[in-house]
Amino acid sequence: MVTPKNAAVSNQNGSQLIHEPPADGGRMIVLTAPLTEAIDHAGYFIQMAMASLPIWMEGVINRKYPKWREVEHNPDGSARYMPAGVRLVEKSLLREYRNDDVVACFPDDLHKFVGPRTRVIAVSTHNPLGVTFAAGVYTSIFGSSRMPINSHYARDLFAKIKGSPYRENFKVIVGGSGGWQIIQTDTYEELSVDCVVEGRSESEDTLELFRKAIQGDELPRRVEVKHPMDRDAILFPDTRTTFGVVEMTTGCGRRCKFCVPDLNPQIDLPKDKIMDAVRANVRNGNKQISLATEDMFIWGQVHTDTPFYFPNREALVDLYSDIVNTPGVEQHVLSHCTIAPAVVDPLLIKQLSDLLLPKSPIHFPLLSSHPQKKALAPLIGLETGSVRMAKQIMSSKGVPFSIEDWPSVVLEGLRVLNENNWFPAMTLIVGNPGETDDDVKDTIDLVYEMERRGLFAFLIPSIFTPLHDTRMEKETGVTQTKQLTPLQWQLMMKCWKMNLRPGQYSWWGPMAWRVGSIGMWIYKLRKLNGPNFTWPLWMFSGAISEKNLQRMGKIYRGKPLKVKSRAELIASLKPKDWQHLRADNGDLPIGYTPPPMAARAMAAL
Ligand code: B12
Ligand code: SF4
Repeated sequence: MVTPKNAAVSNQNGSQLIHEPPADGGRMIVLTAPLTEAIDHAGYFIQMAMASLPIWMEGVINRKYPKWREVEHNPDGSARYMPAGVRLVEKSLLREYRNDDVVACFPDDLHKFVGPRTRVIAVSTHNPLGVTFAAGVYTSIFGSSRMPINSHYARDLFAKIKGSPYRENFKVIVGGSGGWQIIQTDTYEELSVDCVVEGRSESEDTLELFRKAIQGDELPRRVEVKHPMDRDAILFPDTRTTFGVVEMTTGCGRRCKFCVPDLNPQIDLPKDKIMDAVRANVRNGNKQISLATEDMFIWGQVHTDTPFYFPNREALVDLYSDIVNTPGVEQHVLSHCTIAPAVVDPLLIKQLSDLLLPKSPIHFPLLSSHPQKKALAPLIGLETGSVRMAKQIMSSKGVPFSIEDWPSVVLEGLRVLNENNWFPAMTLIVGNPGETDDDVKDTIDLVYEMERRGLFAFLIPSIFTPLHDTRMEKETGVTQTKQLTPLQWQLMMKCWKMNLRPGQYSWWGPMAWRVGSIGMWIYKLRKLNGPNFTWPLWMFSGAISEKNLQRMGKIYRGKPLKVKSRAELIASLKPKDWQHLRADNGDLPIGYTPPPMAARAMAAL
């Protein structure tokens, strides 16, 4: 056991600083998370940008958010806010340990709490190595697949832990949605991690692991712990969380084959507990709330007599109304949802917009019709425009509608959303196993159809499976992007071209993109991304028109799609589903009779 008088800890640059050990010997259990995952000023965008931009572009973030490193502390030096995952680990441990045994702190404050008494450092992380979808692909486009900003700061945290003079005394346990990245890359030694936990902290197995660590027992490298099956077994934070994240649901139910969160049980969490956590955040100085979910629309409709894909309008409106009307909540941000509910119940979208827009911190001046140009931007999975592919990987993504109608569901849903000032971020998966050029063309068709119809979503293409990215990362440099076909590159660059539409309305915007992107191509990207990238980049730059590029045979411009209207989609539903339709949305199938009001009122409870 090591108990040096003067403890050396490394600072952010890796150099050694000398500190006295904490007067109380340190806390027995110290919880932390990478700085870049804990900060909550500047909104969601800063964290998403830091997940995707390589470390050499950190200056861009520093210029835009000069104070991003300035975090708030409690009087004892612990963190004023931490990601929800850390808060739940804390809450889970406090069922067994005393308050002064456990602390949650920022990485730069570890030396204040890690001492001879410390037995466990528990790290919660979302994305420590940046090998997840979207993040990996963009860093490689910009020139390095290895080190997104977030990953740099995560590694910095692990280096601090590794360099602790008390390292022999404590075990390092990592958990959170990004823990698997350490398992897949086998970076236990490099990062000085003893054990990665997959699953929730509430589990009895997690507590048992901490007991073992405290006794100094050897820990297994990887532990899978059970997810609570009962909504009352899920804990809620009673302190402040990063971005005011409070869980709303677990699981999803649509069963997409590539989805990890869907493996969790479908649970919607009790409203009173959600509201307690909202109030706890406000009490601790948070002005923003965001309900974490895979699909907000299932809340209030889990394990009821109505299938979960017919949203419970009254319950949702009631929940969101109470949240945004909680004194002290100044901002509210949506997390994830699916698109079919917008086709099923457009009036729900309207009612939610009326409630949520005034508290949204997101402004899209060129897109929004709201008087203050506010907008809502949840994350929605589009994934593919190919029905063939969709059938294979996500056959229930569009229920109650048939997956055969997936492109129509996307376009109709987006129309409803845009009309209500929802401009979602939509993810696409490029390179699904078995994806052919025809599948990519189908997705390109859908993207062009959006453009033709004047619909807007931020389209975020990413390469299938982080595992795949990881294997490629071990090869030289940016091999992964070189493997994309011309059509896959075109899809990616078309998405980004469309995303930049709102920024192109100034006289200088298009010119800046042309010059900038061609300059980057000549300087760096030509070599990095290979020949398949060349024409898609010219298309992106706008220096040669898409018409001309098509004439030259360099790009595929997408053919018009035959799209079903909402009425046609509703008419395609199975008659047994009609009872769940809301008459006030119109477009009812011939022969529909509304259910009795009493039944509706019951369903709302
Ligand atoms: C809110 C959210 C965000 C927010 C805020 C994140 C934050 N720092 O607080 C924002 C928008 C910034 C964000 C960004 C990103 N996100 Co995000 N996000 C979420 C979301 C919706 C909720 C996360 C959450 O707080 N859940 C509630 C808490 C309680 O759950 P939890 O953290 O998992 O913690 C539980 C367990 O994991 C465990 N646990 C957690 N930590 C520890 C530690 C120990 C030691 C132990 C034992 C257990 C343990 O116990 C907890 C329960 O008791 C999830 C989806 C979801 N439903 O989880 C996606 C999700 C985590 N994000 C995801 C992704 C991909 C990203 C981005 C990479 C997207 C991008 N390209 O920009 C970035 C990365 C950001 C970064 N810093 O690098 C993926 C993760 C995929 C992965 N890692 O494999 C998810 C799962 C969404 C999805 N369905 O794909 N995200
Ligand atoms: S809709 Fe989204 S959250 Fe639900 S299973 Fe599919 S990918 Fe997962």
